[in-house]
Amino acid sequence: MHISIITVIPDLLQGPLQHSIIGRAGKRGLLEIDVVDLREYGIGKHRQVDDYAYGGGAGMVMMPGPLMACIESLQAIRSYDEIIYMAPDGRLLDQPMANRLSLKGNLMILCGHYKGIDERIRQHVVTMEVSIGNYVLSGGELAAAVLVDAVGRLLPGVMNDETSALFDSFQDGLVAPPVYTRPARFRDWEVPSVLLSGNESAIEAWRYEQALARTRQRRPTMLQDE
Ligand code: 6GU
Repeated sequence: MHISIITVIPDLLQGPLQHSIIGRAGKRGLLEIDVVDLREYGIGKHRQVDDYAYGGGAGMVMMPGPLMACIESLQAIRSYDEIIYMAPDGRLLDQPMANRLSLKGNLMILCGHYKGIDERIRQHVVTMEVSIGNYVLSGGELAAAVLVDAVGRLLPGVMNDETSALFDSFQDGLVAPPVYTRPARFRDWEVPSVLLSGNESAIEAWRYEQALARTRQRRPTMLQDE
C-alpha cells in the first residue's frame, strides 16, 4: 500500500509513523508513506497556502490553488483509490472503515489547518472525509497518524501471530478480554485459575464470556448494532 499525506507540518507526521508496527511495515516494504510538504506548492516568495475567509470571520482558509497543484502532481505519479480529507465533521473512524481501507492500494490524505480547506476542494476532489472523534484537534495531522496506524497494522504481513488483528477489540464485534502475565500471584492479587488450568476450551469459553460481559458493560451499543 502507498499512502501520500499532504500537510503544512511534515514534522508532526514523521515521528509517529517511524516507530512500532507501522515503522516495521515500512522497513518490510509493505507500506510506503510519502509525507508531502504543501508549502512547496505555496504561492509567491512566502509560499502562501492560506488566505482570509470570504465573508469575513476569524481564521484562515487553505487556498484551492496550492492544494490542487500538490494533488495533481501526486496524481501524475500514481492513481489514488481515495482522497481522504481529515476533518472533525467527517465520518467517524471505526474498525470496519479501517478494515475496508486496508484493502485499497493507494490512499491520499489531506490534513487541514486553520479553519480548514476551501469547500470547492471538498466538493470536487475529496472522495472521503474522516474524523477520529467528536472533539477538535488543531490540525488533521494527528488524526491522519491515527488513521494510518489503524489501517497499516492490518496489511498482510505487518503483524505476526502474537499481534494478530483477529483478536483485537472490535474485530469480532466485542472488546478484548482481560489479560494477565507472570507472576500468578502479585501482592495477593491472583490470576484467574482457569488461565493456569491448561484447559484450552475452558480458557476460550472464559475469554469469550469476559469479552461479552465487558462489551455489555462498556460498549452496549456494539451489541445492539448487530
Ligand atoms: Cl480528522 N481533524 C481535526 N482537526 N480535528 C479532529 C479530527 C480531525 N477528528 C477529530 N477531531
